[in-house]
Amino acid sequence: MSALFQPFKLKDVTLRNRIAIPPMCQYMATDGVVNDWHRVHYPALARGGAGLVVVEATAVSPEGRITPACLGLWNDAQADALAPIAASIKAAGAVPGIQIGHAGRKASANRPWEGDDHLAADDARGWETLSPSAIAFGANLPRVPREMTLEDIARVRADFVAAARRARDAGFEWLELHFAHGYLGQSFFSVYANRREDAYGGSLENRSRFLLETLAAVREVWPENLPLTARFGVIEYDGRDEETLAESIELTRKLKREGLDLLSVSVGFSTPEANIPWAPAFLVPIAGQVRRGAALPVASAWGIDKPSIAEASVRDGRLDLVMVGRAHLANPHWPLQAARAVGVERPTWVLPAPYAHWLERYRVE
Ligand code: FNR
Ligand code: 531
Repeated sequence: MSALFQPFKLKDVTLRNRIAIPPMCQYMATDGVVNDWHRVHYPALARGGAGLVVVEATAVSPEGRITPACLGLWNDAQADALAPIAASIKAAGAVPGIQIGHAGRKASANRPWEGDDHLAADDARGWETLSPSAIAFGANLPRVPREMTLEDIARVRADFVAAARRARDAGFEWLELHFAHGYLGQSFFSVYANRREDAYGGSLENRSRFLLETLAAVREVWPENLPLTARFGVIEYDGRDEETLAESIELTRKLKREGLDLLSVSVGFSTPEANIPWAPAFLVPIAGQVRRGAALPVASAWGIDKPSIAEASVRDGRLDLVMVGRAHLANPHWPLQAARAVGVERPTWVLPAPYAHWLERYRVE
């Protein structure tokens, strides 16, 4: 029996299998509102058979976007336009998820295929960026952010809560807080971005505060019976990995006490000096350590696109969910090929009945 194609129940939500499509920014929105591109993109992914589809990083405020073309959930019009996206993912048999976040000092940037760098200071489309401290990321993102006041911190926390409420009302059943990849949540935890000397900086406890307070506040509005998850960079590959991983597992335990249901394990990306050991599934062993250390279900990604590696990651108890991103952009039917590859006896059952029936009865090789 394949481990990858076992259902996964978390709170009152059941995924048809362990395959998740991670959030992948499309940078195709205007004023944060979905359009025909998103109405093509998301159903195409959902009909391929994955158990969970997580809609891309969606900003909790205008200045929380990475680029001017990112999605938002800071107003009701954006939420109303997202509702059909959640419904279409669900109609295709996948669980509709969404990631909400704030880009912090990586905000006000060009789209990746237009430079992947900060908008020029005199570019009218740009905006003042916020971060725990007035320290730029560096490299392609040299803009120095404004140090957040305590009022800024409280406002951004309230923005996360309002966005979570809108996601709930739009019909999403799985929420992921974006605390990874050098954006605002990661920045509060990171000694590279956070040099504060108040209650939000310095000790591990203080650097964890923003993440714990935000999770706790969102937990109060996100339905108890639906999964509340977070994506967090547990390692920076900066030469301090042992210490960072230990701190990250400690934080994960505290997040779990505040109501986190699953952690999507990722990389910190909070310093340009990182030396990432890029390789297929390189992060899976790290995710397994977090899963054991925090006794919490985990998902992870990064080049896990070989079915045999995806299968082993679940079977061997390192991942509960395998996130397969770019491979799905190239092949929305990745789950069907994976089912065939791992020997599922009726691979077409991963697809909705209108497809499965005819693919089985009149077998198409
Ligand atoms: C991403 N990634 C990403 N991660 C995240 O947490 N929120 C996001 O919105 C995005 N956006 C995004 C856009 C695009 C085009 C890519 C390629 C990636 C990271 C993504 O979720 C995933 O972790 C990586 O792509 C690694 O997994 P794969 O693609 O190797 O399976
Ligand atoms: C990080 C990434 C790095 C290298 C390869 C693929 C992905 N992502 C992070 C994304 C934006 C695009 C780059 C987000 O978390 C929003």
